[in-house]
Amino acid sequence: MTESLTHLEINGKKATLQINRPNQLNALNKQVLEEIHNHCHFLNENKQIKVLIICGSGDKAFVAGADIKEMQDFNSPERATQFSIFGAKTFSMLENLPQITIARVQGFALGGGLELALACDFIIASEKARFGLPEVTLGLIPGFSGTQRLTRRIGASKAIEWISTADKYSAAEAHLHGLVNHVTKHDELESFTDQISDKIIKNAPHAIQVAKKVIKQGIELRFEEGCSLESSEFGLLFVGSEAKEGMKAFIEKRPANF
Ligand code: CO8
Repeated sequence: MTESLTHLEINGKKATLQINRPNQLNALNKQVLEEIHNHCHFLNENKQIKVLIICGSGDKAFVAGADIKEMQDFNSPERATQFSIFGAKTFSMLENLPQITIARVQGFALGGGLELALACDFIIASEKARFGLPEVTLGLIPGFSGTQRLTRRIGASKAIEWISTADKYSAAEAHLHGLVNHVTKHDELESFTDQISDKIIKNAPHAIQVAKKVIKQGIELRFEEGCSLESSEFGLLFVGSEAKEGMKAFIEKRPANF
C-alpha cells in the first residue's frame, strides 16, 4: 500500500491538513495533490468543520513548490498542462470550501507552495517564513493559478516584479505587500493561529459561510451587483435561526449559543 503523504487531523470544529514530505521540503507531487483533492471532497461534505489550517511538516518549509524531480519526467506539453489543470482545479476546490482556510507558514512557501497558500483565505506566517514564485529560474511560469491569485492579492505591478525577479521575500516584506495577514514569532505561530481559529469557531457558522461566499463572488462582480448580492443574503440570514439566537443573546446580555 502506498504511504500517505498528507495527514488530515480533525479536532472538533477544526481540521489541520499537514503536507508530510519534510525531506523533500514538502514538494507537491501528483500523489500529494491527489490527496489534497480528496481531503477537499471530504471537507466539502463535512460542514460541521469550521476551520481548516494547512501546514507543512518539519521546520524548514511550508511547501517548496511543485516536485521538480517528478516534473522533469513530463515528456509532452499535454502531460504538463494536465498537471497544471489538476493542480488549479484542486486549489480552486480548496478556495471554495465552506470552511475558513488558513495557511500556517513556518518556512519556505515557494512556487506551487505559495500558490497553495494563496488558495487559502489568509496566510499567517512566522518571522522565519520566506515567500516567492521562482518558476522563471526554471524556464517556467507559475502553473497552479499563481499568476492570477498573486495579482488579485497584491496587484499587477508587484506580482510582475515578484514573478520576473524570482526574488524571495521575508515574512515582514510579504506582510507589507499585503500577502500575509499576520507575522508571529517563530515559536508562537501555532498558538496564534489557534487563537484566530477559536475566534472564528465561536461565531455564527452559517453567517461566516455566507460572508465568505459573498466576498468571493463579489470580487467577480460589479460593485453594485456585489452590494445587491450582500443585501439579499443579509435578508435571508436575518430570518434564520442564527440571527434570532444572536440578537436574542445580545438583548439578554449573554453569549450567543451557535
Ligand atoms: N521539488 C523537488 N524537490 C525539492 C524541491 C522541489 N520544489 N525543493 C526542495 N527539494 C528537495 C531537494 O532536492 C533536496 O532533496 P535531496 O536531499 O534529495 O537532494 C531537499 O528537498 C532539500 O532541499 P535543498 O537541499 O535544496 O535545501 P536548501 O536549504 O539548500 O534550499 C530551497 C532550500 C531554497 C527551498 C531550495 O530547495 C529550492 O530552491 N527549492 C526549489 C524551489 C523552487 O524552485 N520551487 C518552484 C518549483 S516549480 C513550481 O512550483 C511550479 C508550480 C506549477 C507547476 C505546474 C505544473 C506543470
